[in-house]
Amino acid sequence: MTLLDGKLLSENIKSELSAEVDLIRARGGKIPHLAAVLVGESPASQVYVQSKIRSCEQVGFKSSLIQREADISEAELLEIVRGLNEDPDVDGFIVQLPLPKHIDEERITLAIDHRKDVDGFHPINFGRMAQGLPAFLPATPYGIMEMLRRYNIETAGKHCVVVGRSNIVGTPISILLSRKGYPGDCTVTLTHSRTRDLPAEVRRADIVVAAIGIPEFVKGDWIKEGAVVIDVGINRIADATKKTGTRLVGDVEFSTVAPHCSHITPVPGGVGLMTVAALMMNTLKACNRTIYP
Ligand code: L34
Repeated sequence: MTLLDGKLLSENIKSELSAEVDLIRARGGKIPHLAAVLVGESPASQVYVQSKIRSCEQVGFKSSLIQREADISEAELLEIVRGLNEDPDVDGFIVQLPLPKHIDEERITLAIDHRKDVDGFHPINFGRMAQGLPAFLPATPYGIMEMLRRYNIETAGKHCVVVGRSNIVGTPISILLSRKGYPGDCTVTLTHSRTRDLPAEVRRADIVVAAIGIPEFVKGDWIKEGAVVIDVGINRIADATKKTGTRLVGDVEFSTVAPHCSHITPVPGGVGLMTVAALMMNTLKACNRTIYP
């Protein structure tokens, strides 16, 4: 069983990006600039956004953090988005989700200029991705693809079962893995809460992507021998033996699943770190105008 090491890969990606920045600097080009908007005090969102800002520092990108209280109005947030759309120094930006309930996430996403949408959440990027056109890929699916690529995991003709159909992970990763090319050319089954006999579906999988948001949902006896398991879940559960009183687990019950796998991602240290690395790659593409010349 091989651990798919998101920490190692994300560090590799960041050193590659850092080398790119050195080249840009040497030729007097524009340094990539990522802005992040963080609304409210969610400790998880704060950790994720801090990790994005710190990664920018590591690779030599410029970054801006725009923090607002949870009671900001939707109109005020739209005004911030408009400002970032128009700021010529900002190459790409994200609005960290989830947003407070009184703000319509879809309206915010639609307001982001798709050329600066380094999260790949705008329907223009989603639609272009689905048609195989150049697009900003959503960070988590992009990170997973990069992980499969960098570990040379065979995908052509494999049966991939995706658990969860969200707009930001399940649906886009099922599209990407079924596309032509590498990684891709999979036969994909997209499963969800209404799927009948989910364990039976997962047992057919050569590649499992678990993105349902339920702690330790996928069990060991659902896994075909030698399967590759990608665990997208980041769930904090109570654990009295830890000094924080909590512990991070994925959507996969690691202790029972890992013995059946050829490869598996750990949580933490797996897909989460690749999400951040993928955002950095998208920011460089935004700055270089790789997707939208
Ligand atoms: N707009 N909202 C927007 N873009 C995103 O790409 C995200 N996401 C998801 C939540 N909302 C978002 C993230 O950034 C999830 N996510 C994310 C980012 C980083 C990590 C996990 C999720 C991460 O760094 N995980 C670490 C553990 C961090 C911890 O201790 O909590 C890991 O090793 O998995």
